[in-house]
Amino acid sequence: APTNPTEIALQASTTNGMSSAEKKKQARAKFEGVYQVLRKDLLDHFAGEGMPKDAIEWYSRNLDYNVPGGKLNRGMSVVDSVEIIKGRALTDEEYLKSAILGWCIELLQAFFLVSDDLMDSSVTRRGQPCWYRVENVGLISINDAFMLEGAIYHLLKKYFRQDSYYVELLDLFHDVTYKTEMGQLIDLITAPEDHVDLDKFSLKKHQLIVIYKTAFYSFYLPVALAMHVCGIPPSPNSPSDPYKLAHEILIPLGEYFQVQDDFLDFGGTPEQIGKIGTDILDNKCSWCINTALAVATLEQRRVLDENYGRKDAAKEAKVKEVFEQVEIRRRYEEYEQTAYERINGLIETIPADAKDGELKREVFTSFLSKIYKRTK
Ligand code: DMA
Ligand code: MG
Ligand code: MG
Ligand code: MG
Repeated sequence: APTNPTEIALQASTTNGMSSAEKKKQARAKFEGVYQVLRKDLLDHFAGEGMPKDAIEWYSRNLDYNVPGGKLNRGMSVVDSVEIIKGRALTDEEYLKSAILGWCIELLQAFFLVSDDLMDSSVTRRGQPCWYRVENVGLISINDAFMLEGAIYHLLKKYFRQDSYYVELLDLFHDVTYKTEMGQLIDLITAPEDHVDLDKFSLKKHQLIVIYKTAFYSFYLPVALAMHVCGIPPSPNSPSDPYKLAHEILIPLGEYFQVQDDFLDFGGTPEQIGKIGTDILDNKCSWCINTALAVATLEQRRVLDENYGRKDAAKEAKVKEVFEQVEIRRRYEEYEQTAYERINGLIETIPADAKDGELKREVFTSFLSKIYKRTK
């Protein structure tokens, strides 16, 4: 039996006769095995820097609390995309590299979420208290977030330094991180805590916010990473650059995903989504408020003006009442159907006869099917 963690993580597994739910569970368990390898890499390196025992414990708690507990959609889609592009099962080496990049996205996500929850004054995340609300953490979570980001570059260097596409990986992570931060900035300054002005909101503004804060890192990044692992060369000056084609589909897909997130903030239950919605209290320029503003009567508009963005549960409830009156739930179902059909149309711009090693439609359809009608 293997004793080294990398071998244990990659132990051969048979999938014959398994239901698709069992296969999914096994794929997740295999992916989680790679987290154990990377966690050990990071902690060994940290200890090797001479960090004391209490710091090692702190860092390990930061990693375990914030990195592995999510849906892992972003991370696992790197592996899935590489398999689809190659058109075959991956070798252990190919699997490991794809999964490491997947975990680098999950680290990036953890970095963003720890900071996002602090800035949004959120209460829970993934069914547990937000990290900054854990006893003795508080503002140390800012540095903890930075360390989650730093971990990405340590791992990229350790595992990809020798690869021809190392610079592309660095560029991608840096560019996408910067764009996400731009998105977070406009998300935050469009939602001032002490001044509500619903006239400043629009669906156009919302679109810009969500593309920058969510679509690049959640959708373009995993597929672009998979394309680099598969050796698909960028051709930035060509109109048929595969990275550009991917971008044209994945940005609308990410926009749709964040509209779902905005809807679930109001329409989902904390049990489903693992977090308590804060968008109304936080004065966010969300899809729900923009949709309500477009159809509200004068009286409903007055209720929204007086109650939106106030840190007060009774006022939040009044806003939710208006959202129900204007049938946000039905409007969301209609939006979802339209978005789904539009994205399917975009996917059809990818050649149906793409060969192994090329960008295929299935990369996008598989991603879309993972989020269509999601409730968490
Ligand atoms: C998500 O925005 C964007 C980033 C970069 C984390 P959000 O505040 O709506 O996310 P959540 O609803 O998960 O707090
Ligand atoms: Mg948030
Ligand atoms: Mg936010
Ligand atoms: Mg949200």
